Amino acid sequence: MAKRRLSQQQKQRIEAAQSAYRKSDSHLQGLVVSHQGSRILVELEPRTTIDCKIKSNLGSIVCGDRVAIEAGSNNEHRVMAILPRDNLLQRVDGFGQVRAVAANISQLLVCLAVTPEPNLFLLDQYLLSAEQEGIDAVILINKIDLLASPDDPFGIAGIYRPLGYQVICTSIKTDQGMSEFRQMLTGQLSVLSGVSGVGKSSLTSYLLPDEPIKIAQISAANDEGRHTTRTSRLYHLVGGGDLIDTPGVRGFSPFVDTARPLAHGFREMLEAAASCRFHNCLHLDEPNCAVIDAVSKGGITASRYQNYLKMLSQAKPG
Ligand SMILES: Nc1nc2c(ncn2[C@@H]2O[C@H](COP(=O)(O)OP(=O)(O)OP(=O)(O)O)[C@@H](O)[C@H]2O)c(=O)[nH]1
Ligand SMILES: [Mg+2]
Ligand SMILES: [Zn+2]
Repeated sequence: MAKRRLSQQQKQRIEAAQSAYRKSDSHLQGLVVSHQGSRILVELEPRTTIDCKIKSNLGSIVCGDRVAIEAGSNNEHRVMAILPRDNLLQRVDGFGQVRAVAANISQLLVCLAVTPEPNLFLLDQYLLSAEQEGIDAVILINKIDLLASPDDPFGIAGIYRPLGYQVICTSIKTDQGMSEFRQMLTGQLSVLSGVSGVGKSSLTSYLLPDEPIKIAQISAANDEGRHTTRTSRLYHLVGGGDLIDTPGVRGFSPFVDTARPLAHGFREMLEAAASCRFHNCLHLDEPNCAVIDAVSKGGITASRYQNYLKMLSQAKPG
C-alpha cells in the first residue's frame, strides 16, 4: 500500500496529538510483540496480549515499541501513540524506502552460519547500523557442527574480536556455544537478524522449546533459506531478557545518518581518522590520510576498508 506523503504541518499536528496522548493517564500502555498488516499484538502488564488496530498516520510501529492504547466500545483497542524510543534500528529496502526493524533494543545479534556462507559486506552493513544507533552488536556463527575444524571459521573472529565485537560460534545440534549465547541474552532486549536459513528461529526455539516456532530446511539446490519466518516476534526468555526473531533479509542496506561521517560506523576507522590531515577526510585518496596509511600497514583490515568504500559509493548520490 502506497504511503501518503505528509506535509510538515500535518506531521507536527500528529506529533502534538501523540504527545498530548502520552501525557494523559486515561490510556493503557503496552509493549509491541508483533505486527502483522493492520493488526498489532500488544502485551499489557501482567503478560496478557491484546490485538489492536492502529490510529492512522502513526508511522512504523515495530517489535520493542512501547505504545499507548485506547480501549474503545465492543472490546476494540486502538494504538494511539508511540512512546518515546531509546533507539530505532532501520534499514533501507530495495525501493529506497526506510524500514524500521525493531525499537528500544539493547543488542543486535548478527546471525551468520556455516551455510549459507557468511557475507562480510552484509556483516559490515549491520555493524555500521548498530554503531550509528549506539546499539551493541554481537556476531553469531551458527551451525558450527558442520565444520570439521571449527577454529576461527571464515577468519571472522580474527578480524572482529580485536575491534571489540563478541563473536560466538553456536550449534543447536551439539549445544556448542549455547550457554554463552544464553548468558549474553540475560537482561537484554536482543534482536536476531540475518539472511534466511542461518538458523535464527532454530536458536530461538532452542531457548523456548514450548513455543510453536516455524523452522524449515534450506534449499539443497542453492543453499538458501526459504524465508520461513514472515513477521518479527518478541519472546520473553526464561532466564530474563527478551529476544526478537525476525524474517530473513536479502540485504541490509543501512539507513545512513548523513550528518555523521560514514567512517564513524567503522570503529577502527573512527579511531584512525582523528590523525588524518583533513578533518573532513573521506579516506579515499586524500594526502596524509591516517586510515589509508593504517590499511597499507595492516592495522585496518583490507576487507573492512573495501566495504567502507563500497558503502561510501552507495551512500553518495550519483
Ligand atoms: N546443522 C545445523 N543445522 C541447523 C542449526 N541451526 C539451524 N539449523 C537448520 O537450518 C535450517 C534453517 O533454520 P531456520 O531456523 O528456519 O532459519 P531462519 O534463519 O530462521 O530462516 P528464515 O526464517 O527463513 O529467515 C533448518 O533446517 C535448521 O534445522 C545448527 O546449529 N546446525
Ligand atoms: Mg526464521
Ligand atoms: Zn583519512
